[in-house]
Amino acid sequence: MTTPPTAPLRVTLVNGSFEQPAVTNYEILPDASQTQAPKYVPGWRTTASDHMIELWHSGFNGVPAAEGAQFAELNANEVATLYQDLPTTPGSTLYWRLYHRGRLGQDTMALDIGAPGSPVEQRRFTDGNTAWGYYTGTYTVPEGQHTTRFAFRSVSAAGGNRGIGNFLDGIFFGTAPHLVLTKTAAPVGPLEVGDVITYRITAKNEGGGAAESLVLSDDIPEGTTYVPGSLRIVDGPNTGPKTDAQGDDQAYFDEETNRVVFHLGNGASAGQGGSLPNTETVPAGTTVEYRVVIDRSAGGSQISNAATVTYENRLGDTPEPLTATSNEQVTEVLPAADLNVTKSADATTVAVGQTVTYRITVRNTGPNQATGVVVSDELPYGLTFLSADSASGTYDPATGEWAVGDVPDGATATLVLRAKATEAGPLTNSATVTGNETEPDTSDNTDSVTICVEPAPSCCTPCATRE
Ligand SMILES: [Ca+2]
Ligand SMILES: [Ca+2]
Ligand SMILES: [Ca+2]
Repeated sequence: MTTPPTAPLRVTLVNGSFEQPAVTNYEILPDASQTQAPKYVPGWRTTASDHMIELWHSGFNGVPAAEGAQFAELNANEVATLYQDLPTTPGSTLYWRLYHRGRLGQDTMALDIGAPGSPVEQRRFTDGNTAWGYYTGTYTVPEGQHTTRFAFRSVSAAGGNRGIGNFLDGIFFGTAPHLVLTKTAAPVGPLEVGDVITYRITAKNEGGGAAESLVLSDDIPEGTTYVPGSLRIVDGPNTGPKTDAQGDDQAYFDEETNRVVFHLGNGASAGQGGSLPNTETVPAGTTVEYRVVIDRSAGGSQISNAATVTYENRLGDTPEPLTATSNEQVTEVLPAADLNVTKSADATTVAVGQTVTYRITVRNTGPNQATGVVVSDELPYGLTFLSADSASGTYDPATGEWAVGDVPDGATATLVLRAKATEAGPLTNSATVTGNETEPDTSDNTDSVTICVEPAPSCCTPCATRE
């Protein structure tokens, strides 16, 4: 595995939707500085002297949350600023979005962003009490600013009491999504032709905002064939096996382009990708799996490929399309040589005392050179060895082994073997070839031939010298 590309320093608000801690109706709770309190609001701090923050449960006094089940009222007991200080990288772009609503009528608040000592007003929001206003914007971190304050300041509220009003919810302030893909192969090579490789690809969002419309695709590596029915989401939303068909679940195998496609994240469907939160929310990200079988053509080579993901950053006004590529996963494949042997006899009917001539041919159909090739061809009872001729290697009549040696890809080697028939009857003789390399197809590694040995003529030339 290679080192994933560097992600910009993650920036995200904590508890941006005010979902923690859970409250009934409404509660005024200590802010995040009061960690000794049994119950406090994580993430947020207030400039109020009493350090108190007010959270409402959706529906209290007839006010629904804009997002989730809870929201905040800007001022609890006194006029104050609600803020978070975040570590930031100078020069990076931060996106913000928020929901704002009045309580008794038109309420106004300001958004201040900047160095903690001198945040700068970015915008003012005025909303009535019948609907949530929704706002988005960006902020570029200035040179030298390593901590940035993100603050809401109450400006005015209907009814004249600034301690009442300015509801807030669904706040995001942070960096764009940034996906990092890693691909692994199991088992680790070197492997043989015909072995199955299981690929796993993990997508993690190391950015701030959620990665939207997440679609992962992976070309089936050259030299391999997709194993049907092997698509699976191993971890993350929509975990489980997926069919090869398109349109029925979150993944498919595209035969035309020879690749696998996964729609990932929350809300992913057969038609589109979903949303992957950053690794603070989903530490393990999401992982998919599929399998391939190593083709014969890959013998003696390397199988390598990388997966790709496309997604969108939807924090800005218009969706920004983004892509990420995984590390190149390389698997070594041992050399393979498909050997076959054919055996024939010049004549299939002979008489006792006559010579039988066998021709044995070994062929290497590749993809790699065969080494240590041996053909085992032991003469059966009823045949006596006479001679063996070959341009490649030698035949040992004692063991019945023809040591052929190396046979290049596409080459053949032939042995002519002569024996004398000594017994009448059918005689079957076979030859079997083996080599050092992976043999992808053993079905053609043995061939046999049967000959008929007839009795010698009983009264030919009784007085002649016997041959
Ligand atoms: Ca909320
Ligand atoms: Ca499917
Ligand atoms: Ca073979």
